[in-house]
Amino acid sequence: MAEIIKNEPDHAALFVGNSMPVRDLDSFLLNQRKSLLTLANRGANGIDGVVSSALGAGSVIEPLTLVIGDLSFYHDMNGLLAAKLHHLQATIVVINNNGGGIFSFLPQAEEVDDFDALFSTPIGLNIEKVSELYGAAYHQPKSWTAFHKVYQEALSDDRLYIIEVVTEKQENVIKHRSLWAEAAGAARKVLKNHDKKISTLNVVHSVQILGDGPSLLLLHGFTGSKSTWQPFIQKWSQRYRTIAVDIVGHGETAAPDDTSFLYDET
Ligand SMILES: Cc1ncc(C[n+]2csc(CCOP(=O)(O)OP(=O)(O)O)c2C)c(N)n1
Repeated sequence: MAEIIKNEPDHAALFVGNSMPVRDLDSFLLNQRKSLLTLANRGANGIDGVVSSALGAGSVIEPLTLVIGDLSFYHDMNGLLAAKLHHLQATIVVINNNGGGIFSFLPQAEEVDDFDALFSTPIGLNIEKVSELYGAAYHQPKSWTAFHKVYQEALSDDRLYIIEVVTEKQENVIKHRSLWAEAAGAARKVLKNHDKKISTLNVVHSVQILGDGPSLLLLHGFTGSKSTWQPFIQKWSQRYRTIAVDIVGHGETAAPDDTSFLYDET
């Protein structure tokens, strides 16, 4: 996705299919600076109708690139006929990992016999022949340099281009997990740097303060701790001074010796 966006002119349309492309856009590309029109399609159930919806959008917005998995591409393959009959211009980047890559993130990937047949459903589609059938220009670049070259050509051409990028499901899982771990480690480091110990009412409270602006005091529930708030703190601290507290006997705040301790004394 990053390699595609690098080449996109401002105000181009990027149509993302389900399931990895839309997730990757959300997870890793919210910080990119280009002004792109991003589109997606839920269809009746997720992977249906993506090709047709993208081609429809491409008939009024140019240039348009659809990034789609091989299974969703196959599911609505006959939508390509519209491009042939009506000479529609669009670029379709098919991420071909031979089946549904999303399912390799599930625990079933390690535990279920016949996982491939039951979940990932490889189809071994010959995308070059599909392109030929519908009169599209076809390329399968073997490097990012080759990809950039053909992608530039596709963006300025008035034909339908199908660019096949071959990937591998397991490698995709490994790369995603390592990126998530890296991001989580960086976030943990930032949050840890803002940990404070505040003594009040004879108790040393563990408090985490992050951000600037009006104060937002975050109190956890009966069975929780301030870590309950971690998924939200990074975002909210862009607008508020978030103060997350471990109340006594929770998280990193020890229980007081005095069993008659009450917060409503404060
Ligand atoms: C009409 C329909 N059928 C089945 C599904 C279940 N489903 C969700 S994601 C997916 C796999 C999609 O595979 P692919 O398009 O290759 O994308 P990838 O997961 O590899 O990114 C399937 C079959 C669905 N969402 N919609």
